[in-house]
Amino acid sequence: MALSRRGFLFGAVGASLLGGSARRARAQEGVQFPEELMRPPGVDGAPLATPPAWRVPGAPEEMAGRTIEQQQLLRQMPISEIAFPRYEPGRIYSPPPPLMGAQMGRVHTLNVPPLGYELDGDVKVFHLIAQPVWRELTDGDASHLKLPQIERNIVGGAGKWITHDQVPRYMLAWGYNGSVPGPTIEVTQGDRVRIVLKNELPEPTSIHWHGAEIPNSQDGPSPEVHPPVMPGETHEYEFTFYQTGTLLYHSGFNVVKQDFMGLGGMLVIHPLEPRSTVDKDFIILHQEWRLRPNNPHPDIWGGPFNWITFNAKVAPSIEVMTVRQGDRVRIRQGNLSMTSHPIHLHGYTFRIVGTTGGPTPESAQMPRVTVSVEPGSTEDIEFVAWNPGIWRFHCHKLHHIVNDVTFMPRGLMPHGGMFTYLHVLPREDGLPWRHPDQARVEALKQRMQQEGGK
Ligand SMILES: [Cu+2]
Repeated sequence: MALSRRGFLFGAVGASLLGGSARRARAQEGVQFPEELMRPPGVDGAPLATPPAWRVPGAPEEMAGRTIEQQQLLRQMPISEIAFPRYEPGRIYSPPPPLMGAQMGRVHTLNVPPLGYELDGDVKVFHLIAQPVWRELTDGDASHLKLPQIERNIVGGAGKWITHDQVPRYMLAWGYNGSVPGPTIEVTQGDRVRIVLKNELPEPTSIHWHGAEIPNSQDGPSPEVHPPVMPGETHEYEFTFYQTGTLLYHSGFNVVKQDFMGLGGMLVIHPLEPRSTVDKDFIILHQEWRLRPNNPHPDIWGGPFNWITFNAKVAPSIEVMTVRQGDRVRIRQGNLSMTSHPIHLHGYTFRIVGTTGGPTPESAQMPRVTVSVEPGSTEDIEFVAWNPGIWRFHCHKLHHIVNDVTFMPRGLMPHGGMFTYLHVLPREDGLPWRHPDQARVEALKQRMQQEGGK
């Protein structure tokens, strides 16, 4: 009797737990990608499938009426049953680690939540979980962006019809902690750092700390310096940073595939004795993707790259950099793509104040309006936001601000690429526009006219 009652109780508890997971599964079932869209489109002459109304965490209907912070948190909800390169039904991926989303540093990575750390004695402990990640390249309903159908010869077949509703809005990439690119790791010179990598990918991986002056054993290339981290396994990197600068991190195993799948991020080491303090410190990572119509998986075998992104987002969905007039602004950019990106800012002259190699000597900080960020490099620019307004900030390889140029007539693609704005809020309304050199130039001109008149 007692046994059967206990059995009954356990049964009841079990049933309620099951009920909870069933509810959770139902809540997440929209995450699974439809089977028919897993096939390459148009290859067998079949009509291209019409994308269903995809629903993933962070979908527009969930975003309505929420603040940017709430939206960012929602986008980081755990996502189950994601599979690449094949379905792995029932596989559950870890939710973001503790303190993911907690702003513990000073930099702001556009469209990417920050990463906090725990202290183990003096060691700052960061957690990175490598896992498949759904990324919404463009926010919101893109149906109004439909263009008239355009006949193009694609994937070697006869003429196919491609429209904007067949351009993937979501990408199934690889990232860290539910984010692609991975969150920015932010430390201070002299910090002892431990980074715990958990591999939830279907293949081995490792992380290379790009630009880091650390012991070889911690550098990440696998299998040369340490065995790759197998699926389900965890690996710890630990080192002390004595240098400063804006660094990168990316996969150190099966690098071509894993970097093209999105496994990368940025790493900032603040100096103990800063040369300048800034009011706003932004982070942007350049990446490139090959995406085919109706297929959310980045194509790592084909070329050319047809989606070019800031922090795995494209215009008009890239966060605007909003500052106040008079703010000192730093923008740090890194490039994990396969080509250089000359990034241009309207309305301003800036200086390149640092690279992956650390601070640039002041005597070498030439005034510039465009900064070329080379593959495997970072460039930090700084300026004082004296000029109010809405200023374009974009790649000046102009085909990089219109994505999918392979399939779309140039200039008509509304899903722009590397393009956002610097929005400088005026200190006061109605102030007359004034150039910082205006008074000096006018006085000089007047004096020269007077001298000339003598
Ligand atoms: Cu570019």
